[in-house]
Amino acid sequence: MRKLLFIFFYTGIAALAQAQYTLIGDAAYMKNDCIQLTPDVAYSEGIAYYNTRLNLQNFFQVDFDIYLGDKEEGADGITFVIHNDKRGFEAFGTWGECMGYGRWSKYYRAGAYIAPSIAIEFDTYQNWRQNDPPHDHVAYLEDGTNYHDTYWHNNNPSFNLEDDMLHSFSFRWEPDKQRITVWLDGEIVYQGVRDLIYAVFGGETRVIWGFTASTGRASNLQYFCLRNLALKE
Ligand SMILES: [Ca+2]
Ligand SMILES: [Ca+2]
Repeated sequence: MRKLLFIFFYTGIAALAQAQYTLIGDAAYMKNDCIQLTPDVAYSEGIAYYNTRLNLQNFFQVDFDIYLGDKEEGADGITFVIHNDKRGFEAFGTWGECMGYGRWSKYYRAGAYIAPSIAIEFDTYQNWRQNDPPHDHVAYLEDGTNYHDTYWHNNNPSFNLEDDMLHSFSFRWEPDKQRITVWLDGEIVYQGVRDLIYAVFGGETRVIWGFTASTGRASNLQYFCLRNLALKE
């Protein structure tokens, strides 16, 4: 992924909202104030990081719309990531099934992956190595691997996110309860208690957040649009 070596800092003054992200790879600003992660092109990867670090000691909620494409047989999906990778705003993971976040195998720390980290994946393509079910799904991830034991798909074997629709996504962190809650289209699709500051980030409170996505042999246009941010920096 040679193009991932180029990091584009957008510093335009005309669109202040757009200036808040660092874009990597195929990520690009769109006309509708959304940010493309991947075009509908094979072997693409894009990442967008919010330019200001998040403080995990504070309440944090973000509300976005995400778009995962219009081809049911497309790939691969989007992740929402929070990390403290030593590469900082240049951190990226592997393409294809790793969605720009993870690595090919959870057992081998080889190739590019973002860690330490947590992520929420919106996965649109089944991959055996990552323990994916045959349908689209949402899963909680950690430590730069896309492998997951559990997932959410609304108990619907034909659950499909590649329906040419925007899907509302919310992520909430409640530091007093150490609780993560994730909504998709108004439904809670993940909730868990985790000591992010100490168990995941080794005591670090200021971490980077954003979105990653990639494609493989199959592809889809994938992007996100901000609806609301509630955070103290
Ligand atoms: Ca997958
Ligand atoms: Ca699908």
